[in-house]
Amino acid sequence: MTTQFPSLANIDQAKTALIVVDVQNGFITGNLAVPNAARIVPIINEIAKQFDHVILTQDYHPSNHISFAKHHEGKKPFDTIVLSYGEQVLWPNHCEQGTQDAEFHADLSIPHAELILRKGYNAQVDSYSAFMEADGTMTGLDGYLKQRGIDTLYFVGIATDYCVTWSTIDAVNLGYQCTVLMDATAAIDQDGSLQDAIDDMQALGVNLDFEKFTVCQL
Ligand code: VGL
Ligand code: ZN
Repeated sequence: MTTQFPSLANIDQAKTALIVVDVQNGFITGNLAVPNAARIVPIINEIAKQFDHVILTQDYHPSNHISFAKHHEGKKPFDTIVLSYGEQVLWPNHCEQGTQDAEFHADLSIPHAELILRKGYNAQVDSYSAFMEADGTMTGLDGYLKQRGIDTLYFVGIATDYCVTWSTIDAVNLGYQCTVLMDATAAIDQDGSLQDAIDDMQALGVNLDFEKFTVCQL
């Protein structure tokens, strides 16, 4: 049976897509596990049933990726460095191409998802955003959505304060109407990063929906 979420009942399906950000092992049980991320997987499965168009993003790094702390002498995860494109947070190795850590979580079930957008595959540049690498290179997602007449986006996934926020900020700047379903996201929340992200999104006109989603699990 489909759980109905009344707030999602009247969306214009033809013009709307759900973007499911980085629901991968690495961010749930793996190398960069985010607190409470496992609880959002069944919620996302139910939410996705209410959208005709669903797109999945996948953080997908080569093993020599510049965001991995171990490649920087004397640095540890969560330190920051300055690169040609700006400040870069350093991370534990995560979501390496071809590993279990990079795979979608086994409980994620969205058979009708129509596009999987990989990002972060350039060894020299990080890409939190689904739309744009950190140096401004476009990923092609904007072209895909605009060619298909989609102008309204809902976001769920991980991490609220990194890939979700960066994606929504680019999306708003590219002209999309954006809503984050906050209860279907999970945050890293280091040093106030979640509150900063919320402030940034609200300042730009991203709609933050804080309703609680309850799903029956059989
Ligand atoms: C992410 C840190 C590094 C994310 C990706 O999905 O939010 N965070 N790479
Ligand atoms: Zn990453």
